[in-house]
Amino acid sequence: MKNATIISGLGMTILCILFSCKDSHENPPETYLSAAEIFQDYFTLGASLSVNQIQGTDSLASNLIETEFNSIVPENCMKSEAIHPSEAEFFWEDADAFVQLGMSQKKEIIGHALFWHSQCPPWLFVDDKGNHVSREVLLERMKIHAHTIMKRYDGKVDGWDVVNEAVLDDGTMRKSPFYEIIGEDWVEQAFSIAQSAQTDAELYYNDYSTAIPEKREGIYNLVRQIQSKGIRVDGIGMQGHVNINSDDPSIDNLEKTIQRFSELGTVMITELDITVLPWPDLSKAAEISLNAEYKEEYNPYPDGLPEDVSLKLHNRYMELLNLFIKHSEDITRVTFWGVYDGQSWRNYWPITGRTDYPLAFDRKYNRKAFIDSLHTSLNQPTI
Ligand code: 9MR
Repeated sequence: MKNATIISGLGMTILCILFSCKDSHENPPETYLSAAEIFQDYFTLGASLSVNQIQGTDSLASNLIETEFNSIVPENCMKSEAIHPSEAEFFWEDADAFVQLGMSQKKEIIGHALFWHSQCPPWLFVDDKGNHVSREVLLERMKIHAHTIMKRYDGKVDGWDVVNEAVLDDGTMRKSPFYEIIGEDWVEQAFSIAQSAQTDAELYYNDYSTAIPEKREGIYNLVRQIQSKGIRVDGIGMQGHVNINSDDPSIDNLEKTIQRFSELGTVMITELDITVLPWPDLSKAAEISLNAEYKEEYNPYPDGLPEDVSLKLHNRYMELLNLFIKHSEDITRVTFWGVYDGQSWRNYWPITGRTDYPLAFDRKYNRKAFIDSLHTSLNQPTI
């Protein structure tokens, strides 16, 4: 009987990919399990939320957030530019609504991000003449920033991305204003500040392209050195901004990073999305400063994915999620960077006006078949 169920499940999956059948949202079967339930024995399943979704103006997305995910992170509203627009002013409306949503739905709540060189408010690094402030002044401003936010959500936010993207792909430190003003130890100082807020939250380092061996080692050495001074870094977030090609990054390199980072604490797959679109330099996974001019050749699927590309995307998701399941002893959370394809930043970066298909739910809010295929394969008896 069980085998018959498996075969019919597999058959359904193949039919669903080939004929884009809308398998979950429109017609949930009676035995329907949410994506979070499917993965609950392995890790929490998260999504980043846009301000619209936090404010509840997208009711279909709200349904998915409530039912399909058990962890949330704000896509933008806790970034320093949004939450701390001028030195004397914090903007709480969206962040409060985000935390409230998470509390009322009993979700794991992740804060993103206390210190990131991008989307920083202009006042943070300069004095009133526009010159860089001193190391001491910047550290004091960082302390006020982090402590005010962390203490407001103490007991509510479960973990913070304390530092985001401080290491370059070659493993050296990014020469951001934090680095230029504070110096080589700025990340250590940031974690020390976050720790001194004395909240319940876990403290994370988060970065993209972590499968690049030099970057992997750069991050490993940075975090290990901070921990060796008795300063907490509880886990490392591997941003999952990858592309549809299996070799970039390869499963082998991703696995090596999971194993390496797990020597230091928990590992999280954060910001997962798979772009199917061409781009001259796909290896630049999420370098936000990049952009390029729109050309039709860079937007080949405005009206839907051809079957072969759809299948390739499906298989890429399968191999990634199977890897994360294999290492679920170390991986505590897998978070998609967005709820459904239509909202994804991939549609507007590094080229605006494209149509991408990167997430677990499509433009019609239907769950993609890879989730159910994984469910089926997880239930298969091991021989
Ligand atoms: O998805 C985010 C997009 O809406 C913003 O415009 C952009 C700049 O703030 O940031 C995007 O999210 C980034 C995340 O915060 C950090 N890692 C890379 C993500 C994609 O750029």
